[in-house]
Amino acid sequence: MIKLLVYIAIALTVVLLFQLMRIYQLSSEIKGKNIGMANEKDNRSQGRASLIFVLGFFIFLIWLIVRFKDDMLPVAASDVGKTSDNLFMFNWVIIFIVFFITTFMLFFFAYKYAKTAKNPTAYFYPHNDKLELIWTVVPSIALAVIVIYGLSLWGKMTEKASDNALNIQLYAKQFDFTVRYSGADNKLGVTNYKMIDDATNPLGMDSTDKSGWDDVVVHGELHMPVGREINIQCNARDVMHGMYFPHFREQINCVPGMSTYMHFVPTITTDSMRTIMHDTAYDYILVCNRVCGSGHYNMFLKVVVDTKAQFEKWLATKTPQFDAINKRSHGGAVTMK
Ligand SMILES: [Cu+2]
Repeated sequence: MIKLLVYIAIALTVVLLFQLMRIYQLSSEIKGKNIGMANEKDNRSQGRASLIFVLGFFIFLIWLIVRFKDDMLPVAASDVGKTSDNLFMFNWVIIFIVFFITTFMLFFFAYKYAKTAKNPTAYFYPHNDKLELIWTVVPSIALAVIVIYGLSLWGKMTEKASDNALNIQLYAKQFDFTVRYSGADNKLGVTNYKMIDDATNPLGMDSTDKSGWDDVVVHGELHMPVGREINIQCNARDVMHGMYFPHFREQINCVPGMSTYMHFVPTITTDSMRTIMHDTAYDYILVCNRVCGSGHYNMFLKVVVDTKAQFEKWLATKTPQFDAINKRSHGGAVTMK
């Protein structure tokens, strides 16, 4: 109710201001002043106002950057992430230089070249070949550098992973991610969607393929060793999902019916990142960034980057998927979580 009254008060104030302006205009017309034309005093004050506005705007902008600098993502925690950040920064530097110069000139000229009695007409300057050439060639070179830089990074991100990369599958479905490690043979076993069984075989692994026998399925978290190339195969069960690692600056779509891949080398362990962030509970995260349904907002996975030894120790506590199923069907203890 109070809110409504405030809105009404604001609306009435705006109407009042318009009415006051109208009264001022009418009384000036009666007094014989020509208020439709700006005089020299108006030009000067508008010019000064332009200058004050642009300087105030710059101060505000710089304040925003300083104020929210620490709320941005921390330092990139992967090899490609660093290159990606450099490219991003390179773009920002160019944008800021051009933005500050052109925006300042736009407002400064309104102040500097305001119409006065001494300077009544604008200088007519229709064409300059040299200037045209400069402002065509310089941005072209800058854009070419950005595009080539970007394409080389994209190539590095999407090219085939090296043979000794650790193969992991991320399986996306509404609304979670399941991880599959390829085991000792570093080969992911074949899957078939017809074999999917939520209780025993959530990824539809085909037991006739031997390379899948040592595959380990993990729910709830993704562990990776630091310093080793990770090759992630992404699959989706139902609709399109996104596989976005903000800390590694990596993202790819997970599309039903096909496999997509990404590879990178994690460079900072979770422990080191916690030290960097001065936060003992800081965690990397994997999030779905394609709106995939009602539970999309909650589709994420905790990511842990371990040392090599930590990772091996952790993985050793997990039981391969088929062993777990066999134990279950033979009435044995199920160790897999
Ligand atoms: Cu999703």
